[in-house]
Amino acid sequence: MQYRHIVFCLSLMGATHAGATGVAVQVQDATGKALPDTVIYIEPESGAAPARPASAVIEQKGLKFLPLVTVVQTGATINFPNNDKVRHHIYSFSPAHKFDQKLYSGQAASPQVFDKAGTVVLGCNIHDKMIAYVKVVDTPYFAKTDGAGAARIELPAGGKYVVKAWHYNTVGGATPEQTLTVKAGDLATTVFKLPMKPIVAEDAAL
Ligand SMILES: [Cu+2]
Repeated sequence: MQYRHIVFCLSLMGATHAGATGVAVQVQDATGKALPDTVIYIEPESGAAPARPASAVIEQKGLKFLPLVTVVQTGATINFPNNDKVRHHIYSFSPAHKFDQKLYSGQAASPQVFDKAGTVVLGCNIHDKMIAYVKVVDTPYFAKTDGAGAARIELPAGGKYVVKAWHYNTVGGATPEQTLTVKAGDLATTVFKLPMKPIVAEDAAL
């Protein structure tokens, strides 16, 4: 009885201590201020990541795109429900996905398939201040940093991975990367410092 009880406790401890395999990232600007809405994405150093594109939604509400930043894997579909009372006319001129969805309301916008990796900037022809960013990446391992500039991404196995950090407001679109060796059952931690463009007065007022 006693012996069985000890074995049971040890196996429970084992389950608790074998944590998830992954990477925890902290993102800051050059002054050390936490940077929310940074896209972190991770690719295996060799070989391709599995294709598991999940669909996403970018709504229009209060004359804004919500969320401001979306990250999807190549091949993902995004829907654009208009939850405002006014009509929107959304578009992208970005080479990674050009489209033009003329005036629509409700659910009438065509879903868009994002089949090329890159950055897509969305705008609205009627409301100049509406803007959103879609980062399309060739990996299902991604996250956005939270209000404290933190993101955590789980990985299927230990190994060498390339971790990249992208923010829509970096100088020259800089997307720094780091190669990390991740041990199975371990959370590798790292910090990115991004060179940010100054915030213009108009943005600050929003
Ligand atoms: Cu609009």
